[in-house]
Amino acid sequence: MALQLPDGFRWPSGFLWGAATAAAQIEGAAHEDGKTDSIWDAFARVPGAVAGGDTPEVAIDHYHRMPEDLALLTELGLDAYRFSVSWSRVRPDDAAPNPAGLDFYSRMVDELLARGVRPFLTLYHWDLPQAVEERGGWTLRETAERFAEYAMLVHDRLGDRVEDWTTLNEPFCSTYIAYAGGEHAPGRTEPAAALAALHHQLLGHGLATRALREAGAARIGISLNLTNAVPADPDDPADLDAARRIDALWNRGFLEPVLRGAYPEDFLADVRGLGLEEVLHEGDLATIAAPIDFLGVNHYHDDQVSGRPLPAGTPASRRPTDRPGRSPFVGSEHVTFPPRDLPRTAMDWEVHPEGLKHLLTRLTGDYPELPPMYITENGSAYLDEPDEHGVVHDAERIAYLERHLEAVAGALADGADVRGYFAWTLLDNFEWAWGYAERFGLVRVDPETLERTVKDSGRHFAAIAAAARL
Ligand code: IFM
Repeated sequence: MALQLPDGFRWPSGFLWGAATAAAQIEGAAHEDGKTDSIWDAFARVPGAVAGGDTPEVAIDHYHRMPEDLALLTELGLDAYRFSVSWSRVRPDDAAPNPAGLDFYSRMVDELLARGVRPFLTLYHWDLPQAVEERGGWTLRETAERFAEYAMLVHDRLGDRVEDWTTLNEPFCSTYIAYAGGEHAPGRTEPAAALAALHHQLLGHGLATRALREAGAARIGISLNLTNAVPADPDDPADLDAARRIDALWNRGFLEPVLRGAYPEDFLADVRGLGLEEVLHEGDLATIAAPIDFLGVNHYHDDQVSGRPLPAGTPASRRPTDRPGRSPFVGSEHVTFPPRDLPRTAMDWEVHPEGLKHLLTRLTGDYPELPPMYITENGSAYLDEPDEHGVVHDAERIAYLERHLEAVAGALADGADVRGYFAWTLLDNFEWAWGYAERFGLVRVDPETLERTVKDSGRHFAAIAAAARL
C-alpha cells in the first residue's frame, strides 16, 4: 500500500532520508586496536543481565565490515547516516587518545562523504568507558567535564568534515533505566544515582554544546526519546496525575532544562528529597540551556498510564524493569502501565502511529523556542525470518514504517518543522538487554554467518525516499 498523504502534500525540499545505528550495537571488536571495556561490555558479563547471555563483543562485526555496510546506504539511496562514536574506542579508559580508534571513524566519515551521504554523529549512545563507571560514572559531576573533553577530542579529528553533532542519545534510558531501573548498563537500582546521572548527563550536554560551538561545529543537537503519557481514564484524577508525572519525568524533565534552562516545577516536586537538589549547582541550568540547532526526536510507542493498580488478569509485562524493586520511574514508582488493545511489536510495544503526529504537534505548540526537529529514531522489531530464497518479507515492518511516515507528513502539514527521518535501524543488531533476539533492521544480518540481506522493508523505504524526492 502506498503512503496516504495529506491532500497536496509534498515532502519539504531537502528533507533527509536516513538510517541510524549505534556503536555498541554493531561494531564488535570490543577489545581490538586498543579499545577497552565500555559499561556494556562489562554489564554483558553479569550473569542474567542480557538475554541469552549475548554480548557486544563481536556484535555484527561492523568494525571490520564498515565499507560494505556503508555501501548499503548507497544501495538504499539514503541521504544521511546517523552513527555513534564509542568513547572507549577513541579514548580507552578515558585516558590517552587512541589513534587507531579515531582513524576508524575518520575513515568512516570519508567513506560517507565519498558516497554523498551526510554524517550525523552522536557522541554518547550509552557506552561509557567502564573505567569511568568504576570511578562513579554519571553520578559524578566530573564525568560531565570528561564528556565535554571527549567531545572535543572527536571534534578535533572529525570537525573538518562532520557538520551535524548530537551530544546524547536518549538520556532517559542511560540515566533512569540504567541507574534506577537496572535494565541497562551499569545496572544500578538507586534512584538518587539516577537523578545525579540525569543532571550530569544534561550538564555534559551543555558543556559539550558550548565547546563544540566555540570550536565551530555547524549544527548541534540532542536526541530525546519522548512519549505520550495517555491517562487510562481521562476523567480519573489518579490517572491524570500519573500521566502528568510520567510526562514530567520522561519528557518535560529533559525538554525544559535544555530548551528553557529550568526543570519543571512539578517534576522538582515529584522528586523532592531524592537527591537532585544535592547535585544541582548554581549556573548549571544556564549551561544546560546552551542553544541547540535541532532536536532529535526518537519515538516508538506511547504509554498508557494509570495511578491505580493494574486490573486483575492483566498479562505480565515482559520488561525486566517492571520487576519488583526495579523501577526507572523515580518518584513515581506507583504509576502503572495498563496495556491498550492495540497491535504490538515483538518488543511488546504498542503500535499507535497517531502518537507520533500528536507528539510532533504538541512539541510545536508547547515550545515556541523549539529548534527544527529530526526524527532521529523510529522503527519496529518483528520476528521476521527469511524464506527459502533468503528473502525477508517483513510486511509488518513495512506497515509500521508507512503509517509512521504518514504521521510525520500529517505533522508537517499541520506546521511542525521536521527536517528528516532516520529509520531505526540500518542493520539487525545487539538490542541491549534483549541481546540479538530483537531485530529492528532494514537489513537482515544472519546470526551465524553475519551475511547482510536487504529486507523488503529496506527496499520499500528506499522507494519511499526516492518518490519523495521527485
Ligand atoms: O536499539 C535502541 C536504540 O539503541 C535506542 N533507541 C531505541 C532502540 C530500540 O530499542
